[in-house]
Amino acid sequence: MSHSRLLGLIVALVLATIVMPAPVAVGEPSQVSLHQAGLVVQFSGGNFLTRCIEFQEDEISGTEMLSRSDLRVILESAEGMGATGVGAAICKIEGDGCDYPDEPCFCQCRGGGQCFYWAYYLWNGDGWRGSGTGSGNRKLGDGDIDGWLWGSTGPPPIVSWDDIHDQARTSVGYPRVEAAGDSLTITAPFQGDENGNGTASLRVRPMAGIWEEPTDMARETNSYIAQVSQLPDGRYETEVTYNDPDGLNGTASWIQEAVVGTPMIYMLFIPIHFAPFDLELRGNAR
Ligand SMILES: [Ca+2]
Repeated sequence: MSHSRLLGLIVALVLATIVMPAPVAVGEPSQVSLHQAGLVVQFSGGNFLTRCIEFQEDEISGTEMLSRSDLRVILESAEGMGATGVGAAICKIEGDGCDYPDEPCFCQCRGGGQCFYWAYYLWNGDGWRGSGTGSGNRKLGDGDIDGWLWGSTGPPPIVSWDDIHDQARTSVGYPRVEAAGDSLTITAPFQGDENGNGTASLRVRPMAGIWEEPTDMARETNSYIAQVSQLPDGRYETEVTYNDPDGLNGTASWIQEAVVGTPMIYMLFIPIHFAPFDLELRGNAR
């Protein structure tokens, strides 16, 4: 064998060694198995949504499950409450609740009268029951479902586990409206719909006015998005409507309020209030 052929053979053997796949241990799982638990959240006004939360641990707490969802949650830690064994208190989920720490976590439960807070429910297989323990002490395993409800008219709606973790269905989200200049940007999160046949539409109207014709929202990975521009200053309502032939988990239509520019009430108020001050400043400058 010539030197060059020998060298070629060695190179080929080295390459074969490099690209040879590593031996796989028999019985070793190809990936870490995930557990799934369900979440049902009902907001003021009765709209609700569900989430399917995946986790690698055998169990997670109710607080952890809420924190791992795509919902915006404000909670007060056990340290802040001076309590032990209770875990965290849920102050706010999306638009409902209290802006702790700027206000108390249970800001709508003071001074008697009606008390509004995020009530915590557990699904026992047949129905909801109020939780006797804090969400920090709750242990959720595969297939368990938790419920959160704002206000006093419980329990949360009943949604089957089969529906919650059915990846063909769309689990609606809590739409968010952001105003900038003369535009409103509406983002409508969703979960599921892996077969991609879901849609969402948007319509807008001036407060208490007439709805514009609905328009389709653009689909992104985990949300639908739309922007409405050239809106005169004022207050508006937006309505997102989810649709999926396989079914929806949660409420189809979500109406929210938004302000473009300076709302009328401030436009009337500010000039009256500040005009004398403004004139006095100019007078001093002369
Ligand atoms: Ca679908």
